[in-house]
Amino acid sequence: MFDNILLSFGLNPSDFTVKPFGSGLINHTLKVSGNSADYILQQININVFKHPEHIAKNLTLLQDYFNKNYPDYLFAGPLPAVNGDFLVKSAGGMVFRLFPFIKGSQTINFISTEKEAYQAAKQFGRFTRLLKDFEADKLEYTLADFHNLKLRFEQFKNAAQNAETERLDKALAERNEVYGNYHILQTYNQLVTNNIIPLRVIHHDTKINNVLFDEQQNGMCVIDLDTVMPGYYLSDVGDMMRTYLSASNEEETDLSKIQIRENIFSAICKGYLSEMGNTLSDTEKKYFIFSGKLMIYMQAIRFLTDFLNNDIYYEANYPGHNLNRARNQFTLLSKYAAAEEKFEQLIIEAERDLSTVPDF
Ligand code: ADP
Ligand code: GN1
Ligand code: MG
Repeated sequence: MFDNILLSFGLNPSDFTVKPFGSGLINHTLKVSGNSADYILQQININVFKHPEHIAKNLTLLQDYFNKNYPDYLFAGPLPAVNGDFLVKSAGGMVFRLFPFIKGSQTINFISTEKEAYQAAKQFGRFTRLLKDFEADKLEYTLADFHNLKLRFEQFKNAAQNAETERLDKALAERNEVYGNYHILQTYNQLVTNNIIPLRVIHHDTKINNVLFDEQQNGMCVIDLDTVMPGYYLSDVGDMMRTYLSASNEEETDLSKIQIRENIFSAICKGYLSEMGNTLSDTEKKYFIFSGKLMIYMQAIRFLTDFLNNDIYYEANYPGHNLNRARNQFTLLSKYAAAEEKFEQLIIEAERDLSTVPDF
């Protein structure tokens, strides 16, 4: 089935086996295994990424920048096809790209140790730090308004207006949660309207399975670079809070299992600030804790909106899947908000430790 695609990349299909790989919700990822080398073949979801050529352009710009300024940085960019393009179209109109499978790497889906959280946060922080002098506005917006909370709220309102009565009823409690947490949108609006914090080169999807680790749990590099574009650092730190703090992830339906791990919070702070601590302005730092509320709230709204829209965006494996995910995120949000005071204290300690304790 993938023979022609492999040939386009100069690979002989009979030398390789191709199998589904990973657990992403958007693209379709395959591992291409051979005796001499392994690759990652990815079919880009063109319903989501309407201009895959924008992704390819961004990655070329970044690759060039790293080659020139930080040649030792492990940038997980795609490989060119035989014709020199980074994207290959199948006869059916599907769009593919190929990456080298980074040797000795592995991904995890849950954080179980402080070291993993620290290392992941460090990798995302390093990425943005190394690109701090790259002109962010040279990058295409691969997903316009991706983390624009104001727009996400409008999309939720539209979905609620057009939803089937049954879905609306089922989601009553969660719809109320959206309004109950409206203050998060107000703070966000204030930040954006007054240009209080700068745009930087941001990854925008800092889930733990977007970091490659070596066998000693050291971070090797960040992957899944489709959403790298100008944005606020709040997106990256906030999504780490969203996805690392609880031992169970957004799929968990036993809500009692959603618990904040304070030691992981400290590890995220230390890992990210060990790279970005001297780059972030004091104003940016003031919103460090807010970032978690912003991203958890946004994701809750996105899952809920998709439920109201009859599950057109996120893969739903059973009826009510996206509503359960939204419910999960609202629970996480309330636990996060309850821990805020403690977080304030932990940040101070983390910053103090950073100046005295050596790296992991
Ligand atoms: P998605 O957008 O679907 O999340 P990713 O780019 O994150 O796709 O890839 C899915 C999984 O494939 C990752 O979580 C990781 O396990 C693996 N992967 C992707 N790129 C590489 C790579 N270059 N080397 C090794 N593993 C990779
Ligand atoms: C999607 O592709 P994946 O699974 O890493 C989504 C993220 C969400 C995440 C929720 C392009 O990420 O924004 O936070 O699902 N990516 C896109 O699991 O919408
Ligand atoms: Mg991914």
